[in-house]
Amino acid sequence: MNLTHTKLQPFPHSPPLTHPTFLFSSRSLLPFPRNLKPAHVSPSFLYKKHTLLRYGCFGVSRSRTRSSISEVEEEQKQKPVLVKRAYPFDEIEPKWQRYWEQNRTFRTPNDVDTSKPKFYVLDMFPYPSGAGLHVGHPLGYTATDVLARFKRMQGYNVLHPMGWDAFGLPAEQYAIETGTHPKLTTLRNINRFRSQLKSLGFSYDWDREISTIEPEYYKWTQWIFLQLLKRGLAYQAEVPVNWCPALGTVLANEEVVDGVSERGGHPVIRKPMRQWMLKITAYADRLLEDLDELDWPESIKEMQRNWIGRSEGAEVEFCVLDSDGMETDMKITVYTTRPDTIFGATYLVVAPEYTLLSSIVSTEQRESVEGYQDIASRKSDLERTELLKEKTGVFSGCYAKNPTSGEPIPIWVADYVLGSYGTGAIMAVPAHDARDHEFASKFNIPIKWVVTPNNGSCVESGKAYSGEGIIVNSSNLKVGLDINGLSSKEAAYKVIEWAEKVGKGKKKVNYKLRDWLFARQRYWGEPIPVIFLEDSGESLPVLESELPLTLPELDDFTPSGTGEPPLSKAVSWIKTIDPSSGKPATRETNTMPQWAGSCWYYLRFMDPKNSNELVDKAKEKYWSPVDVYVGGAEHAVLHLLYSRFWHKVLYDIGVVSTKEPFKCVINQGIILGEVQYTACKDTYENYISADSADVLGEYLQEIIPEERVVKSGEFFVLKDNPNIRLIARAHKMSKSRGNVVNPDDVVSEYGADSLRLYEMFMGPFRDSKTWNTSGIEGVHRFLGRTWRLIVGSPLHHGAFRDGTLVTDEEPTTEQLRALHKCIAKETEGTRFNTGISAMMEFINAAYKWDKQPKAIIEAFVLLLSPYAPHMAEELWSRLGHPDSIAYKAFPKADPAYLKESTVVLPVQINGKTRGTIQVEKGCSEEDAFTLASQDEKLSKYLNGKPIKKRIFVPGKILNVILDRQNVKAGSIQ
Ligand code: ANZ
Repeated sequence: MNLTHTKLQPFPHSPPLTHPTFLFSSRSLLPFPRNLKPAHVSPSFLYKKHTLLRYGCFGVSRSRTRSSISEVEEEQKQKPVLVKRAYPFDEIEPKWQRYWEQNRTFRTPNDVDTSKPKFYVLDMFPYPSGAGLHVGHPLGYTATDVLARFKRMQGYNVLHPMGWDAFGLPAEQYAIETGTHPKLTTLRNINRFRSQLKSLGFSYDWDREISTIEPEYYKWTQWIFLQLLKRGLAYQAEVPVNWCPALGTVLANEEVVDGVSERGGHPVIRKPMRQWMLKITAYADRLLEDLDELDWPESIKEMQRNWIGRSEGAEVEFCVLDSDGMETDMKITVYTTRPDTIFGATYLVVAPEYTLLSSIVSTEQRESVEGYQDIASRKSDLERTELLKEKTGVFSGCYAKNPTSGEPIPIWVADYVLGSYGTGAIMAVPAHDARDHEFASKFNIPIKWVVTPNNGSCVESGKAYSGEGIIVNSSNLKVGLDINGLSSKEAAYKVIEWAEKVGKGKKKVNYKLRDWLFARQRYWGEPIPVIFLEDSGESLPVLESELPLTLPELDDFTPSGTGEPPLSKAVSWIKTIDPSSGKPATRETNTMPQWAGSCWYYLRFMDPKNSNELVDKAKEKYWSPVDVYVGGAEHAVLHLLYSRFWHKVLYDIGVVSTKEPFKCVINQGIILGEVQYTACKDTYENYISADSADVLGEYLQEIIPEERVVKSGEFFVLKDNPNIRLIARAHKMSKSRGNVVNPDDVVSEYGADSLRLYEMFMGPFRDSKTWNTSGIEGVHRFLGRTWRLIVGSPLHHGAFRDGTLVTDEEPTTEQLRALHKCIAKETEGTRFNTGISAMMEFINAAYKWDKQPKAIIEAFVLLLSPYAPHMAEELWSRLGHPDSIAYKAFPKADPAYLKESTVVLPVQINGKTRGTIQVEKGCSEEDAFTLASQDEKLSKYLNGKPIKKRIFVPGKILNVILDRQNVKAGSIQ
């Protein structure tokens, strides 16, 4: 997915996607004062490179009971450091990556045994940007990899592929700046991404790698376009685009910032141009209905529902009046969701781009209307509909008749009404709609109240009442309509019924969803397979047999300056012949948008080399739908909606067998940069506590390195002055902040297994998390401890021995309990962090054992393998297994070992509870009594005392009755 240029378009109803920033101190919740001087900021400490692994077991004799890091450190101080690593990850990781590659370990055969269950786990494939991977990418990729490995070990056929969403704007912009062909840059970036992914040990089936820029792939993207065309779902229309006259090019929404071009800051206007559109609106209802069945985050489903924006209402006709107030043939049809308020419609508004406007407008008002249209053409829909913006508009000079009240009402032109929604015209009811109220108040238009709240209270004048209620002032017997006294719902129903009867309107369902603008005036995209006959201009599809229609080579990618796409420069490519008529024709020069290739790639992975079909039917039937789809929340709407749309079309034409493409979607959280600590200083450069900095109004700040910080209660303070509270904040990783962590650095310093483990251990998978270098050191130490438990400490010359230290002993019950407790936590789902904690607990327990039985350790290595596959493969092979661990059965937890073995038994002396003892579940009365007598607290009541009776309920209570007659007075308190 193209994270760099997939900004969400204006989103009508739901809140924008925001990325939480972690705030740690109460002070940090407050904004910095505006006059803050950002002086004295010390160098960036955000990502410090640590010297390699202070806690490795360097040249130290192996002690099985050693459990604390400090002991190791102590030993280290005394002995010379020989090996600077916790375990030889730098040898193990490349070795196993080579093994997997040579043996094609993760290849999913073309003809899998379909009697076995399947698991298709997919990452949103990346846009291979020049920056390479950042640590946010591996978060999702590791999670899917853990799931893939886990499912393989559970006997599933797993499909876990990777590919590239490789068409896109950045490569084209780079080509314009440097003259480098986008293909070259893209391929270079792909190579980098691939080798980075391989260095992380992901178990992708690289034999299935696909790239959207390859003709064998986009042949099918073009084929889908032809199917859409055949079914009338692709059509041409004049649509306003962002036209930048200075750059002579059409710009994508994300290239326009505040009405000017992102590059150069030139004015951008909205200009109608011929475009290809896809009729996604024809699928609006199905896209809405089928959401209910999906196992997706509720938030995404809600965003999709809002984006589709279904609303029910009515279309009603208003007759335009001539200058004498007589009815004309011209009608303005409005869309309203509140037909109950129709008697309160005191004016109409048409959008500036309303098609009939020029025939309505009076001669006197023409000039001001045209001026207004021009200004509106420069504004985006979002700007126009922003509630807080002051309303603007001009009178058209013309009136219409309210069909219910019969009164003439003025027709205004205002940009808060959009040409692209409903009918592009509204009946304005200022008493009951806030925007209309603001507008009417500004332009002195009458406000007529027609709804009162149900509770009979008076509506507050000066403000619209937009709720439902009881209808008033709404009767006109001349037209046969009286809705007074009805509820809003009943009234709406009656108005629609009336309008249908008198032929002035009808019930109508509307959607916010617009048809999909499916053309870009760009080079680096899929050519649209259409030709235009030179004589008639008629458009014809390219024959399916001629696909792929390949992108011609170009040296000059700059826009033509006339709005013609760069492909118009490929003169010999453009000229063609219509094969059926033999007539000369020209090719379409627009290309497809970047969304096209990513709409259906999950299908191609099922059968990536098929040259006859998009996907083989049987393969599709077996692998569909994607079981788990993981990616960023920024794709919650457009990508997922567009893919669902194409999928449904493919379902209708029998290419796919499921109604929906992705059964379960999971959004991984965002990884924020390392926490940054800031101290406040007064103008004399004395440190001041963050909580008192506000009072000063003006203060300086200084970034404090982590070494100088300690935690004090909920806050962070200066180590050498705990009175100085600091501001602690984590920011989104960005180049400009210098807090981006490069996974390559982490891999070379700690190894891929540590990075994988850390990313899964940072916190719940779906939450946002802060990067913390000492956290990665923690998991690295855990891996080092695991290694040394099984293989032993390095020998005196620093190298590790071959083989392992495991023994053939039968495991003890305690060992089996520890193992099965750990297995039980490695259950399905995405609670990776708790799974890792369980492994850590297991290793801590195992360090206390004298012997490490092979059966126990082997099972543990299997548990470890989805997370730290390199180490697991190495240990597995050292445990004597010649082939990969990847397909070995995942251990199952035995419930017999999961039961708690001890109970806490209350002990009463003469009926009074005096303490408790911990006993084995089946403990006898005699053993319980012995334990009680040895207990520090209870012994003083029991020792040396004559006993009259003991009452013992196994597992529940021990009651000891003393022989009072023989007890010396005062010996029992
Ligand atoms: C009269 C009315 C009275 C309205 C009232 C609302 C409240 P949704 O739910 O978003 O579909 N509308 C219709 N077309 C419009 C356009 N092209 N641009 C801007 N606004 C438009 O909202 C539908 C309502 O939004 C419609 O119902 C219309 O105003 C307005 F007390 O009609 B209503």
